[in-house]
Amino acid sequence: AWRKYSAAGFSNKEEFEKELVRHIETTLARSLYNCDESAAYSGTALAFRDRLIIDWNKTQQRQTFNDQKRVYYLSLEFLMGRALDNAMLNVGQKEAARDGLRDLGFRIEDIISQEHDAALGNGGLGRLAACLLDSLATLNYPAWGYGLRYRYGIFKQEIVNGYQMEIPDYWLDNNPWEFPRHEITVDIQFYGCVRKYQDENGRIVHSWEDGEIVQAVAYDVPIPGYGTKTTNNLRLWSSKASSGEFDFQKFNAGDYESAVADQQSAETISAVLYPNDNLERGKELRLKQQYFWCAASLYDIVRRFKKTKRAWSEFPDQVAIQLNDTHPTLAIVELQRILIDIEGLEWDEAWVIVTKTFGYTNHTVLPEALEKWSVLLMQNLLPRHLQIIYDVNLFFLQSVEKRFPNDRNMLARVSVIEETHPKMVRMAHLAIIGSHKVNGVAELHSDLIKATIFKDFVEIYGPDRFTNVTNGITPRRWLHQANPKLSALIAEKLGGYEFLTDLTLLDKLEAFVDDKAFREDWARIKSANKLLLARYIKDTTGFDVNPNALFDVQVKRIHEYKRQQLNIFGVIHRYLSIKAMSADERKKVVPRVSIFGGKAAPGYWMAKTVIHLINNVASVVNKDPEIGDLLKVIFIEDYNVSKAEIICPASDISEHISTAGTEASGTSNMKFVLNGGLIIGTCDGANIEITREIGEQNIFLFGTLAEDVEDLRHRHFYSDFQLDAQLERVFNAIKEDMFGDAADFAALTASIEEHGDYYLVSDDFNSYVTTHEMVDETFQNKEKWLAKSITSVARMGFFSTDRVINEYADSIWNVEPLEVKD
Ligand code: 26W
Repeated sequence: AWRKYSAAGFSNKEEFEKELVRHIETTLARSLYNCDESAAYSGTALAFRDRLIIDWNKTQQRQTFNDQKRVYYLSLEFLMGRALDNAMLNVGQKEAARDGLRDLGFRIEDIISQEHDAALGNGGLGRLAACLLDSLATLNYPAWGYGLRYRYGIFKQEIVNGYQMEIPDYWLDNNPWEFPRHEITVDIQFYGCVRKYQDENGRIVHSWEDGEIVQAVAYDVPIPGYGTKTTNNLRLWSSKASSGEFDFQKFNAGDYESAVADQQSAETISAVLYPNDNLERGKELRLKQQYFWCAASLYDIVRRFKKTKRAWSEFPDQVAIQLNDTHPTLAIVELQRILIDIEGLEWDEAWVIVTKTFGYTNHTVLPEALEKWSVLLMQNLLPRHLQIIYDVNLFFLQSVEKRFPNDRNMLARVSVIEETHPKMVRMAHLAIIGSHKVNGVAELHSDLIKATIFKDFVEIYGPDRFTNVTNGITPRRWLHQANPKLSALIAEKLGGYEFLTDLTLLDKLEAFVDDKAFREDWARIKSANKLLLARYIKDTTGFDVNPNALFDVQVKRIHEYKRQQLNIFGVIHRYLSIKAMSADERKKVVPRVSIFGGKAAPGYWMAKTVIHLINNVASVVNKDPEIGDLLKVIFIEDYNVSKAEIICPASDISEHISTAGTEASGTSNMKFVLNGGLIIGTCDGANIEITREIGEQNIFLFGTLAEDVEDLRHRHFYSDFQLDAQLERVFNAIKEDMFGDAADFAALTASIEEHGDYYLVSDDFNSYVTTHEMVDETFQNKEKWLAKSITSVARMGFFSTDRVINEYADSIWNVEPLEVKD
């Protein structure tokens, strides 16, 4: 029904072709006779871009005119992946494009894969931001994303001799999806000093003076909703040397080199995405990035508000700002600064506005990921902000002291300033104090933050400031786009594609679990998707994998807490077991392909060691003639969003095996189940809610529970550590150089045997191996497996980011949707 809205631009093959040819011949100045795939991609993208611009302008006009509350999602990461396929599906003209491209001699899939991923993120947090934007637009919420326009996204990973190498990801050439807004610039100040004086009315004024100015330039990216005209805006800031007198003076004085150097240093701010996931390193440039982006975004938001000529007290009725983790916490301080230093509000009046405006989402409990900035660094870079932070802290601690008199330990624990040497600013504390709502991203995670890192704050503010919003994924990209065959089969059974915007409709599929023809179709689609992945593996690694084998996948950032080491040790155990079998016993083995993918942070040595081990095991196992099809180990290079779109539909089982209590939510678990894969996992993050929704008979759970983790860690240190016997056999094989020089892996085995096994690999090894035996057994019963697969998909309705956005809108933002009409 929504197709009637696609009036502008083209609505059939002929009209699309006309637009495509026009762009190829004029915009690109290419002749149709030497049009290659790259030109066909650009022409197609430009044709769809025109469509988006029309809707985008309408959306912005309507939102400005209607003048209601807007949401601003501040995130240092937006892991968008490719835009063309998404644009075609969201405006509903993919078939016109497919036919038109075919007329010119192209396969649409080849054209789509010309596009470079927009990889402005590390992993889960950045991809969540991208899924939320898709849902915000689809549900017609007036919403903007604000981020940084990194010149280099997450590095490209190459595996050389089993080692990870990092290659810079320069992605901006010929990017048709961004619009430079050279007229929208903001001057951002750094360093300098604060002058305090009394103005003519006797008011104390703080003036931040001198220092350096860097310019922020806006680049806008249209975010189309699915089946709606709403096309929201993602505004990314790029840094540029300020074109103020300062530079010209240098140029005029003949100091050309130094002027160019200044320009270089300004442009460094938005040059590169920090590639750490869940590890805070305290680098000054990262703090500069954070302030640069927060200040530019707030200037923009405040400017938009001021045009409405409302009283400041109405700011929170017009503006909701969501902080994606603590990375944008300086926005809280910046808004307070604008209100008191520039707009002249009283402190208390301003602070009420600030706290009503902000919400803070926490994405991790790992202590090494909690952001802290040295007070000295902050004082040097942002002198006025540090003063405001001290004042915020003073008033906060005074109020705590009143409620909990003489509890000095409490004051020390909750203070924004950690009194260590050097002193540190605790960003999470600042984020909690400056927000009206704090949320975790899965039930267990939200409970854990209330019971551990934020316990004191629950006592101080009461439980109402803390809430849970369980993560989700957008079914448009992760089902319809990634798995068109499954999406079409579901649509056929359900009588249309409404489930893509109301995922709970999937529950109607349960009625067909026993339908024989449907089951066959379901199985055939999984096989076809596995075949596509097998072909991809062949093309990229040279290895042949048996498409009938059980595909066992673990793709995510490499991190000790996610326990890829547990997986590869399990693979080695399997290999050793097969080697020890008789020929008859081997006949009963369920053939398996163990597929890994993921990047390690460049400085994370242990994670790189795990990648090295996986690759070495692969090269031994894959060419062992005794093993043949029974076991293959594959490491997929440079895992990213577009590769996830190939991998997720092709898994039989995927692994979500973090040490209980460490994975805040996980979202790939949802992607795999939604695509008909089963999962093996620990009782951690959203695995728990997935289990509740799909039923515990449909998931393979194993391992220590979160509540038992602390005791076990303690025991590892204070009583004798006993390495699991089967794991010992695995370690012995490694130590006998079976997978290359044992010395390369000594630190990895030692972290378990000698240094306390913090992630409980040995404790969980036995139940992990036993559970995999159950996986094999279940997989042999094709009908049982299929029933689990279908039932699980039918029960995944809860995990759409549409539900997530509605929860944020109701319980945190208090915003209403606004439909965009012709
Ligand atoms: C400062 C270094 C740094 C960088 C990134 C610290 C922390 C992060 C992110 C918060 C890490 C992250 O991506 N967290 C993931 O967020 C997902 C979305 O909520 C969750 O599904 C994952 O469980 C969580 O690890």
